[in-house]
Amino acid sequence: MRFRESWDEIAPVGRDAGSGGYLRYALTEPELRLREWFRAQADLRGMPVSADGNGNLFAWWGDPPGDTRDGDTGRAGTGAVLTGSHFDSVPHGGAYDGPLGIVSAFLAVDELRAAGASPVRPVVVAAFVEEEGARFGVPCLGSRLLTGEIDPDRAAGLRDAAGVSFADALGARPAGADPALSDRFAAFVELHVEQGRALVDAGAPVGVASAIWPHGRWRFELRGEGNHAGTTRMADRRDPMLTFAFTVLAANKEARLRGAHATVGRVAVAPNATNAVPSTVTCWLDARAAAPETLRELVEAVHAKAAERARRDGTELTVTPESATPLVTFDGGLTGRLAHLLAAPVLPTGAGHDAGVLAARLPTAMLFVRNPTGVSHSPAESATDDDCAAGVVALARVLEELACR
Ligand code: HGY
Ligand code: MN
Ligand code: MN
Repeated sequence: MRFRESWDEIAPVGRDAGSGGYLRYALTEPELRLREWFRAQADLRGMPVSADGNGNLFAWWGDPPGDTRDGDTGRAGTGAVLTGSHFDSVPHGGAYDGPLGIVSAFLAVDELRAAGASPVRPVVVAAFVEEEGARFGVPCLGSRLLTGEIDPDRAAGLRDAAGVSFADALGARPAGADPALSDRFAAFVELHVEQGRALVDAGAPVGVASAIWPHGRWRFELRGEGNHAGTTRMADRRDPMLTFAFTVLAANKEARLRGAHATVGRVAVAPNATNAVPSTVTCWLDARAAAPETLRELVEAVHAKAAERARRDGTELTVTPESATPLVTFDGGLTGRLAHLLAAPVLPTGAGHDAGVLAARLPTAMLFVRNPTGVSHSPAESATDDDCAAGVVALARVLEELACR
């Protein structure tokens, strides 16, 4: 198996020399190079590539019965088995989050071909666009468009920090939902590096996902009065940084009280000057919990505490939900079948994935590959070659079970 060889082909793409992390934002130069790599890998294997008009790519192995190519969206085949993941990263993210699922999918096709297997229904490798939401702010943008979960006009108008719209980056208004999705594909199985330590604790190289915690993102905009740091008395200030600081502490406390997760990892300050009391502070709350009602209570509590503090500080608060993902319980039959096939442990995750979006429209499952430290969304994210190879073998067995019998 050529895992290390394949991996080394993409490892340098988009890696920041300073942090060692990756800057692979959707439809920017590094990710576009990875999409070219995707096309080259498909060409090497004689796998035609189709695009869905939303920025997602699909490489096809095996002609579907009664294959009828439908224009620019590629094959209209029935009952294909979809696998794959995403190329894009969070700022200074790890190497494995996303690309491991795509590299492993191509290598799994190689494994099946080497074993003489051939698909009775197509196997399709996908590269979904903007899974992290690191450029345009909405995670799983490509899979949400494909499934119809986000309106194409809203998606088209999303802008990055430089003001570039998703439609401009894509080069067209996104096509939106595929009405034939559940005919075109019979199942989706995404392989992903585990973003946690459950497989380390279980002593297993590969696991199967049971569920994804409900989670979402909320934008907190705090407005006060910009002023001089040296001449403005403390009693006269309306400082949004104070309200922000309290909001972060409240999020941390309310999450701990509920066994949930709350993160404020992104903040924008204006005018962001050392010697000026800020006029506005905008921050984003990432909140997640095992149960929907816990998540709702958590966000309500943080919002209430922030609003109370804003009143004390004389600042104004606006909270805007930017994305939400409900509790995803993966298809029980498929999950049980794969766990049995692979003799692998079954585990939930707090991380969102394209599989969590596709699960609303297709029988969907996830395979996790052991992450020795559990660290992710960091340059320190890692996985051993042996465990990645075990992931490829597991995915090949799953695709053989689902598409070659
Ligand atoms: O944020 C997440 O959970 C995923 O990595 N996009
Ligand atoms: Mn991620
Ligand atoms: Mn991911």
